[in-house]
Amino acid sequence: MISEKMQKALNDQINAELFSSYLYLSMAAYFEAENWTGFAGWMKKQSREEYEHAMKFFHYLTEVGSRVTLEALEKPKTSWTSPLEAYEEAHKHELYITKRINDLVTLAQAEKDYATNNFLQWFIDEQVEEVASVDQIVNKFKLVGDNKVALYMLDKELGSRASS
Ligand code: OFO
Repeated sequence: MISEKMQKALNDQINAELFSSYLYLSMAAYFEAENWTGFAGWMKKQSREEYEHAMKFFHYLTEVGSRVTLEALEKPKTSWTSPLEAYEEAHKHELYITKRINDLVTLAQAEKDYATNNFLQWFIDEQVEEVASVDQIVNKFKLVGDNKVALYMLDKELGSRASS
């Protein structure tokens, strides 16, 4: 059994993960509208992964006999000035989520909640990967700049992730 405080914190994290899913889906919609189908595919895949993250928290709460309660999702932004701006925002968002996961670990350790601490370790590793992968993409956008042909190639490259 986990504490009330931990139950609330993990429920809040479900909301944060679902918001991540919603934000990336909104970015996918923006890319579709701008005819960047590869970037859109990448974001759709990311959105699905975020939904799976939310479900990991859902299952964990259920497993430890706690109650899952869903709250309203914040409306995501719907447009960006460029693909670079969208990916920069995704990077910033992942840093924010990393901080949230770190705070959850701090709470679990303070409460000597070893099971939750153990459960959260997967997310610690996942966040390192997510921040690194988006950071790499932001750097590619910066290298490419306004070069249309290179942007087209990058769209293709990121699109191939969506089908992998
Ligand atoms: Fe769930 O890792 Fe991104 O937000």
